[in-house]
Amino acid sequence: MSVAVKLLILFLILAAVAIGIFLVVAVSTRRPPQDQHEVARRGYTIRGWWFTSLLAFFVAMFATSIPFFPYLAGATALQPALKVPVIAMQYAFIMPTHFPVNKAIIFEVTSRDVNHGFGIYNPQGHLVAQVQAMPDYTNYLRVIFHQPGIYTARCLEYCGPGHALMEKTFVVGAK
Ligand SMILES: [Cu+2]
Repeated sequence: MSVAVKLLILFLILAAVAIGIFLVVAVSTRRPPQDQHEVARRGYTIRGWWFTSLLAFFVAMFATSIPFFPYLAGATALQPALKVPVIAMQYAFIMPTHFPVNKAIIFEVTSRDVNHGFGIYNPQGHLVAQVQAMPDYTNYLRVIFHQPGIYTARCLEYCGPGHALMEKTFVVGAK
């Protein structure tokens, strides 16, 4: 079947649908006009049901999803944190190399020279937290390490020819 024939068939189908709609509208206007108050009353009834069902739906969704909200994580934010200064520079991080497990740590990250990134990779090599290291400015990065092991901090901002070598490993857990 050629494209022209397909287009013709499509046009005829759409035309038939349009004519059908016109016919339905034309026939419906032949009925005696309905009382406006009756129409409005029905509309308000439908709207009332719609509102009630939406309300019930959202209340149910809220009730079932609220246990997944990170409120507990927020509560642990109130526990005292270990403050750890991190100084980034071309091409190293000056920072401690040992950290406790399951304790809140706030990395106070700054830079001695240019902009760097401070990205923390877990023992599986997944990025778990990151922040910019900026000169004359301190960024605070709050982390809790739940998993002991050897972590790696890597620069995530191109900072010069030695950027790719800029990393530091540190241990989380027992010494
Ligand atoms: Cu870098």
